[in-house]
Amino acid sequence: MKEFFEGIGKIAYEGPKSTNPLAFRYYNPDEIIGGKKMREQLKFALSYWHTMCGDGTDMFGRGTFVKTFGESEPMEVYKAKAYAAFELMDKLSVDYYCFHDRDIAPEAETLSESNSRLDEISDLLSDLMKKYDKKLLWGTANCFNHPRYMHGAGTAPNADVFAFAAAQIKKAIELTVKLGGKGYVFWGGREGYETLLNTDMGLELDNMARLMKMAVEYARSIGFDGDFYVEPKPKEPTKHQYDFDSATVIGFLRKNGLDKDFKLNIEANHATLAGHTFQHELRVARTEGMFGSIDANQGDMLIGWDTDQFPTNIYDTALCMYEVIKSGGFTNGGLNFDAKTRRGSFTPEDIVYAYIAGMDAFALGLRVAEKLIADGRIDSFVSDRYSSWNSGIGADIISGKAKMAELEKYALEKGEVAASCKSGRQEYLENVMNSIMFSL
Ligand code: XLS
Ligand code: CA
Ligand code: CA
Repeated sequence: MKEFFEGIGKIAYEGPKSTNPLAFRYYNPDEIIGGKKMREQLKFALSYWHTMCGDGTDMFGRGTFVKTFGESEPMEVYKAKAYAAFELMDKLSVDYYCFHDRDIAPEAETLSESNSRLDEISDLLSDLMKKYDKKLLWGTANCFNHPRYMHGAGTAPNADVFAFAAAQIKKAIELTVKLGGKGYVFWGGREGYETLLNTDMGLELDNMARLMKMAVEYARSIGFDGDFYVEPKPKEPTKHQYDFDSATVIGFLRKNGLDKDFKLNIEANHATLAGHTFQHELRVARTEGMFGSIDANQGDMLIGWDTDQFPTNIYDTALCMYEVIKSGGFTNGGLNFDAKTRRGSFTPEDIVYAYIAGMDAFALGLRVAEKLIADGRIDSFVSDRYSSWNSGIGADIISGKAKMAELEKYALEKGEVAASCKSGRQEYLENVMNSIMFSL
């Protein structure tokens, strides 16, 4: 069989001292960390769009990376992408993948021809999944690339466009079920606005909810028992995306009675675009019982774009894995590398180096997070900081026994309470974090 990533064997774990660029230093798939194998704790997934399709095109220049995998006929190119994807997952020990409908098969002139292309390629994917023992993490529909979606899909001002998007999503859900995926993502590609001067925001948001309800109803009717996800993002491509951040999305889902079927798929770079840390977005989701899955990547501090870089910042990966562990770990979700190599990193080896970097960064993050929790200093500091809620007036507030009048009486009797305040010890805690990170 043709080899696409030539000269690259299976990437092995060689430990932190290894200088072999084609080895893992921290990711040891079958090692038990925190009671589970690393591969089960991390559930790494390959993003089909960036890895198999993205060619480095940006708004200033054409592609630099040829991703036709030696073929020229459109369907042959997409079959070659499938073979190359599974070869790569096998070599990297990545157990899952994620796709949009249009990543796996090229869109044709008609919807019905596009659908039969999807049937053909999904048969091939199904065979390859069995051969390589790989799973689909989630599927989705690309309802943002084609010109018909210039004003949005579920929030389009035109009902025909809404209907077309629904048809595309129906098929993408069928493919997800066919391939055993346990997740289905709604990322609001162009579900937002450029100016309120031409926008009926109320109708657009209600229509988005209508589309999601129809999707849930249909998916459940054909046996989908996984989770739906909304992936928050504040802007890009539209100036304002409706699914702005975790808090906004949770409010929308609850208002529309969708919170039982949906969770959040949180992307690091989208968090930073919203002016939040990655950990903030994860913490909001965890606190609200809505944590689902992760799109792992990072942005650039100096570029305000969705740069989708492979994640290498260990503070971020450690605090992310801390939130994942505190959420009880992944169930249906996982860690999808929604990341691409830089435009100047255009060779097949660059893809392998990039995944190794991202996987090692998260493996190290997992190791640090487990140490943070086992060390206990940070968790016990936090519980001590809130200890006044465990008894006395704090417990009475929580139980509902103390109301405004009782609290006034308490405050009058107590007098000034500034002396009850304790230091937040931020710098001490940051140093605890450093000492744990660098004692590995
Ligand atoms: C784009 C999004 C997209 C979703 C899936 O910014 O990250 O790739 O993850 O549609
Ligand atoms: Ca994403
Ligand atoms: Ca992104």
